[in-house]
Amino acid sequence: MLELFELCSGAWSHLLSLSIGIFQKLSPRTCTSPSLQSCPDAMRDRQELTSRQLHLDSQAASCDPAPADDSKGFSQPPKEGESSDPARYSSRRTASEIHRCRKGQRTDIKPSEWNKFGYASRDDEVLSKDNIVYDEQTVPIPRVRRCDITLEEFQKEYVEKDRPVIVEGACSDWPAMSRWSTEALDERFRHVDFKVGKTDKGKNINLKMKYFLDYMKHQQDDNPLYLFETKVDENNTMRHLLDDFDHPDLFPHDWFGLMNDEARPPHRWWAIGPKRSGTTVHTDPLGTSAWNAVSHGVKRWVLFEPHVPKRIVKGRDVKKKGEDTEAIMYFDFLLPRLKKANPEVRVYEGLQNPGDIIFVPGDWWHGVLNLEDCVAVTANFCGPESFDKIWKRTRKDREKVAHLWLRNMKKFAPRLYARATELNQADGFRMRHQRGPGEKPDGSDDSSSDSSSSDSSSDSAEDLSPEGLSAALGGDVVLGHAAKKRRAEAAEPLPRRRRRETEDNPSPEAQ
Ligand SMILES: O=C(O)CCC(=O)C(=O)O
Ligand SMILES: [Fe+2]
Repeated sequence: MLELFELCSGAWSHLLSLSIGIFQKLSPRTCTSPSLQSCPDAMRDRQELTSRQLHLDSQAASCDPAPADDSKGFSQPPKEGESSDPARYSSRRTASEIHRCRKGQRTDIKPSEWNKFGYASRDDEVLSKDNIVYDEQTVPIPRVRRCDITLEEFQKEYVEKDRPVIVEGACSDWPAMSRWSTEALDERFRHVDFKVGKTDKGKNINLKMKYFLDYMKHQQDDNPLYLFETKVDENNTMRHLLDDFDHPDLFPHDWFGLMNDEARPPHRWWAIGPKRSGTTVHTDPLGTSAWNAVSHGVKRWVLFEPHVPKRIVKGRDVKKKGEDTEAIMYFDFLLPRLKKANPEVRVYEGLQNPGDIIFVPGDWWHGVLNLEDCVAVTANFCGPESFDKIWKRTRKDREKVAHLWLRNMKKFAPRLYARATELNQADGFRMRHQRGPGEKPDGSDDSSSDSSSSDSSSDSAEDLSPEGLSAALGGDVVLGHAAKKRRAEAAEPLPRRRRRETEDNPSPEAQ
């Protein structure tokens, strides 16, 4: 068997310096819908964190909707007994498109109730940047200017210590800073469908950029629709977004990147969050860390250390009957209350401005409120410092993913494979290929394992794309002959390579 990676020296600490780049714009990796279908946990995580499945108590207090400027623009025709959407959209079609999206997104409230708490009339108060008051309990998320820190210092001070940080100016030179203005996005992606939600049955709700931007400009919703698109690589037009940003050099490692595109759970999102939208407090899947880069708008973040109990960070003990828990309500009244009720809990807060990148270490609780209309890109990754933890989590919760990941480790990164199998041995954990039929994984609850697991997967280690492999190579990896060959292939212009690949692997029709 050909080994593509030959690592320099033996010690595990050297292995920790292996750089496997996360997705890169230079090597866009395909993320197909089957992969999404096969990642129910990740989809559920995403759904949960965007808190779109929340059920409102029917007795929820209702406020008057914000006053509408009815002098111009189009709105939704009111139905009997319902108030109309107070927003006045520029395009006649926007109202009905938004109605469709709201209806699919939330079945617990009517589309006309999306503004029932009247938060839009309190923007100045609730979205004020001065709302964070630092004291003994509420401390600032550490901040550092990109120009004031080296990559080594960053690694040592933050990544290795699992400390969150906002790195000011870390993406201020990205083309995204100008190319992701609403005007530019309207021009570039006007007719392209983006994902703005999911139905109860798990079906994507898509909306054309032109309607979303019209909505964003005029909406008065308490918790507006949030555009969260993960399939950027798949659409020929959307792919141009990949030219607008770089993978941040602050995070050179991503060992999840070893996985084939089809096997890897969704890990990168391009997002537009209108003001008042946000993400309720959550941790990211499988203990992965995240970076989030903002090109436009301001995000308010709250973070809690991993050991703080879920009940507390979610504000479950301070929520009153009938209250909603969307991000805006969380920041408005749940967070102040939970701070008061738990004075011993340290709360980290901070503002992320355009050009800033935040690092959220794995297992840190975090929530976001978009104080302005925000455009951002975010990704989850597995760095060396958290490999052990993420491997253990993955093998337990996502059996099939773990199986495919381990298989690629064996083939492309033998020392990583050795580490994973060493961990398995130490814990007496047997992977599914090591178990008898019907046998449960040791020490784990079978119900939490990946229900889509199947031993007859058609996914093969050969599927790891040359582009992905090339992107994964860091400076301190010594390549074997085969890897060099494969890297050279990856460097070829795409059309030529495609042609050759097609010649090598003729489709059934061509045979
Ligand atoms: O920007 C946001 O709304 C938060 C995103 C986030 O935490 C996530 O994607 O996991
Ligand atoms: Fe997150």
